Amino acid sequence: MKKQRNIPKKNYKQSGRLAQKQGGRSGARTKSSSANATAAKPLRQKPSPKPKKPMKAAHTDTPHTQNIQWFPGHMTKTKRQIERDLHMVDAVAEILDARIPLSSRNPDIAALTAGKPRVILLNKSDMADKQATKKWIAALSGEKARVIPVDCKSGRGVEKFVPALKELLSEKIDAYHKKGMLNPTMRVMIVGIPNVGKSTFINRISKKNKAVASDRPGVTRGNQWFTVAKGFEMLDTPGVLWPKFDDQTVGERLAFTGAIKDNIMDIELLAIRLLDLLKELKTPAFIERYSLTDDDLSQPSHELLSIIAKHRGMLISGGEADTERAAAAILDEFRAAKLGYITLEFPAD
Ligand SMILES: Nc1nc2c(ncn2[C@@H]2O[C@H](COP(=O)(O)OP(=O)(O)OP(=O)(O)O)[C@@H](O)[C@H]2O)c(=O)[nH]1
Ligand SMILES: [Mg+2]
Repeated sequence: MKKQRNIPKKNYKQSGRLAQKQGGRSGARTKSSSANATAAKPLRQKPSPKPKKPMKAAHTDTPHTQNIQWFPGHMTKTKRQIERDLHMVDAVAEILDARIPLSSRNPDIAALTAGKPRVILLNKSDMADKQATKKWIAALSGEKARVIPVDCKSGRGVEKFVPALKELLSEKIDAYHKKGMLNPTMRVMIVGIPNVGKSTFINRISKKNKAVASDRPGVTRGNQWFTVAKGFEMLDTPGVLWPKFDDQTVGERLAFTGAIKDNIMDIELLAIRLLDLLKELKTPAFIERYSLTDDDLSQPSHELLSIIAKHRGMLISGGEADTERAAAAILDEFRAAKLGYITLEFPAD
């Protein structure tokens, strides 16, 4: 797929000024940008979509949006495989990203697996806001669903999975016992978006590194069975997204957290949108890591990107800021929680 770019790179400054003119919230202008303000050409740019759900920080001062969609052919195939294999399983383990439990829930897969008892794993909880995770546990728990926060990287919380599953499937297991089958095998299908940690979870729970896990989305290809504990088998599946994100905020959040292949997006535009959020949240980790002053934080995000590049010594020939390198660094560091433990969405009260 081709890289999508709505605004040519050289227009970043221009569009930033335009955002202020059109009522963007960032008040401060740099000397150079206000001096050139009259040169700003109108951009044919759609206004940023408003988030539907309440969130801590709204996207604010730039119209630097891009249309993010990623639904390669192997995802259609996986969807069909999930549908085909569903009759074989007793339960579904749906893995969500604790930083974006809403946006990381694939509505197609949720609908497809709706009839099955489910355990929802809020993974990467080590990188999420703890209070927000508590709220999500309460919001997602239900009669046929158990919700467990986990950190598959360290293994924290993973031990709660099998007991939760046993409880969820107790009637079924009892029925087998009554029929004289003392050790029935329960089968569980693991589903989730790309890069959410499905394979890492299987490795953790089976205490073996059998499933290939990596920090790139789209690593697992094809369904694969694993025996993970006595009496439990699990089916690892490739990550699936859905054909169209109606709300671009969802696409952006998936991109921020690493569920979408970076090489199909404009990384600088994405980092600028992330900076819109980070500027509002003002986490100490973000401010300290990039040595940001109040004046820096009051700049439009495309300028803040240049400032961060310079603070980091990321320069290209002529001493100009290497904004592409800085954008990649910001995204990497956000994804590794080096800019704070940040949850991007909250359940409605
Ligand atoms: N910090 C943190 N990282 C995690 C956690 N779980 C998984 N990861 C990391 O997330 C990345 C993706 O993990 P995978 O297990 O390959 O994800 P997947 O869902 O199988 O991905 P696909 O097969 O591409 O759909 C890896 O770099 C893991 O180390 C977690 O709980 N915390
Ligand atoms: Mg995988």
